[in-house]
Amino acid sequence: MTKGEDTSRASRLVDAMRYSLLAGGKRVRPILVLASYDLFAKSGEGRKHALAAGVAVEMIHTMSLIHDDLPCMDDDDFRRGRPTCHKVFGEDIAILAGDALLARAFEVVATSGAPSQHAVRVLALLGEAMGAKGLAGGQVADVEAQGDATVGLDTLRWIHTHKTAVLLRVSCAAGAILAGASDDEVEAVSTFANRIGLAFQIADDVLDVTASTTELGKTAGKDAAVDKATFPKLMGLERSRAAAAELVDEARALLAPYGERADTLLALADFIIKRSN
Ligand code: GRG
Repeated sequence: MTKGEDTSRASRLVDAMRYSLLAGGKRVRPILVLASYDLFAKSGEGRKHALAAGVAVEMIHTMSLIHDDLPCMDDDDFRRGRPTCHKVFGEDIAILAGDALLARAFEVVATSGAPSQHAVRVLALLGEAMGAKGLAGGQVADVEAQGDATVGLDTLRWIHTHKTAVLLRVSCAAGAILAGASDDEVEAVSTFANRIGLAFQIADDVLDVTASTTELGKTAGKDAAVDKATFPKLMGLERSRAAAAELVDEARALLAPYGERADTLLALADFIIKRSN
């Protein structure tokens, strides 16, 4: 979209995009982009590029929530403390709002002014993380696992890694790339993010059982209602909590070489398993 271009004929679409994107949410992924940038940056010169990447990741995350909530997927009425996008705008507009947010995310990174060799790497990672090797693939496996009594921990880890951890991994990788980090550094922070990403989804599974709809801002108890494969279903609540804590411990160890400079990322890792929504 050219700057200042008239979108009045698509105002319902823009309203739906804004409705979901600006509904709140914890903003964990953009904060990870910035914290990872701050860990590796020699100066704050490129921070605005990291901010743009954070906005893009949040747009993609929001898009995935809109599509996840559709009647043909999880069929949810409530998200981020308000009625879901399709409940307010209809399914047609909700699908298109998700599509348009996804497209806009790529546009935001491409036009952020980041050095092109960095922007291209981030765009490639985002593309890979959205497709069959990432979110879309993980979602398919998740949908197919519903009601399947044979799903075990290996499959569940695969689903969680692809459906959820992937976006946390891209967030950390993007921040590092935009800070000019070395390949080894990008790899280290990506592995860290994979661990906390898996822990994030385990915590999400636990909260679905233990928290209320008001606390969560989305329908609680939904996983059991649709017989979804989750960590609490396969190993119980206590062992699920322990598994998440173990992953965060592993993640912390990966950043030990960076000392206090990694404090923000470590605080985020703790938040991920201690959060109440
Ligand atoms: C990206 C092409 C493309 C397709 C999307 C629908 C879909 C395919 C994937 C669903 C992915 C999904 C919704 C995973 C769940 C991840 C998760 C734990 C979401 C909750 O994240 P929070 O707690 O939410 O950060 P807030 O609202 O705080 O941002």
